[in-house]
Amino acid sequence: MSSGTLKFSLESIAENIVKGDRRALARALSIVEDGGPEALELVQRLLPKTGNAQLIGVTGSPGVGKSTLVDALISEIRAAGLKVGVLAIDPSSPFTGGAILGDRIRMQAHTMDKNVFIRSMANRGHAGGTALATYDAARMLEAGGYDVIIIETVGVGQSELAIAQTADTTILVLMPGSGDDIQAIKSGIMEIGDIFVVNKGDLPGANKTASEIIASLELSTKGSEWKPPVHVTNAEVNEGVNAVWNSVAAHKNYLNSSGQLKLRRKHKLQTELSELVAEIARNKLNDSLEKSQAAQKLMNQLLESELDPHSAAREVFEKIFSN
Ligand SMILES: Nc1nc2c(ncn2[C@@H]2O[C@H](COP(=O)(O)OP(=O)(O)O)[C@@H](O)[C@H]2O)c(=O)[nH]1
Ligand SMILES: [Mg+2]
Repeated sequence: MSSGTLKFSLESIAENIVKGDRRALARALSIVEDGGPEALELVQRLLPKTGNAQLIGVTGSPGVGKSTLVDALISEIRAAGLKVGVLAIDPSSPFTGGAILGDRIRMQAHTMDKNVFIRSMANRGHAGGTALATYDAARMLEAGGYDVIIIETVGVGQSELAIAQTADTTILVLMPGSGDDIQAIKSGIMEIGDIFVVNKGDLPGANKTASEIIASLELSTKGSEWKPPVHVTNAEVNEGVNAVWNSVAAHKNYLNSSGQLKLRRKHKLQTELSELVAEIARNKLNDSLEKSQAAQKLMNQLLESELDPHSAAREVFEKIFSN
C-alpha cells in the first residue's frame, strides 16, 4: 500500500469513527494497539473530538466477577440512555485465551445493541505497554461518541494500576474471603479505589468482607472529601448493581464540583507524557548503546573494571541526551 492510499484510508477511518461506524472504530483500535506513526496520525486527527467521556476503571483479582459486573453495569448505563464502550484488558491472555472468550460470551446479550461496543485488548506491539495503548484506545471510543468508557483490568500489580489510573473513577472489585486483597487495602496499595464492590454477595462472608473494607478505609480516607462507598453485589443476577451505578454518578458529580476532575486529568496527562518520553528515551538509548563507538568504549572500560557503572551511566546520559 502506498503512503498516499494509507493517508486517505486513515483520514476516512477517522471520519467514519466520528460518524459512528463500528468497523472503522474496530480498525482504529487495532492500529492504536500496534502503536507507531499510523496510531499517532489517528490520535492527531481525532483529538478535537476527545475529552468528553466518563472513564471508569474496573479492576480486581481474576475471578472476582469484574466482567459479570461490567455486563450488568452496561444495562444500567443503557437504561440511562448513554452510549458505552468497554476495553477489556487481559495481559494473561494475549490472544484468544479462555477469559477473553468467556467475556465475549457473557457480553453477547449486548452485541445487538449499536450503542454498546466491547473490545478485548491484547498487549501487542506497543513498546510502552498496555497503559499507553489504553489511553489512545479510549480516545478512539470518545471520538466515536461513547459517553461512558469502561476499562476492565485484571489484578492489582503495577502495570494494572497504571491502566486503572487512565480512568476518572476506579471501581475495585473483591469477593468474600479475598484476604490478600483486604491486606492490600490495609497497606494502602489499593488506595486507587473510588468505589469498592464486594461481588458474589450470595456467597457466605460478603458482609464481613465489606465491613473489613469499610474499617480500613476509615483510616486511610480520614479528612478526604470523598468517602469511597462499599457495595455488596450479586452481579450474576444484577443485584446491587444499580447502587454501584448511582455511586459512579455521585463520584462524577464530586469530581466536577470539587475541581478534582481537572486535577486528575492533568495528573493523568503528566503520567502519559512521562511514559511517552521514557519510551522515546529508551529507544534512543538502546539504539545508541549498540551503535555508538563511545558507548562501546565505555562498555569495555566496564568489562575491565576501569570504570564503575554509575559513572558510566552518567557519561552515557550526557553523551546521548545533551545534544
Ligand atoms: N456466585 C456468584 N458467582 C458470580 C457472581 N458474579 C460472577 N460470578 C461468577 O464468577 C466467575 C468469574 O466471573 P468473571 O466475571 O469472569 O470474573 P473476572 O475474572 O473478574 O472478570 C464466573 O463463573 C461468574 O459466573 C456473583 O455475583 N455470584
Ligand atoms: Mg474478566
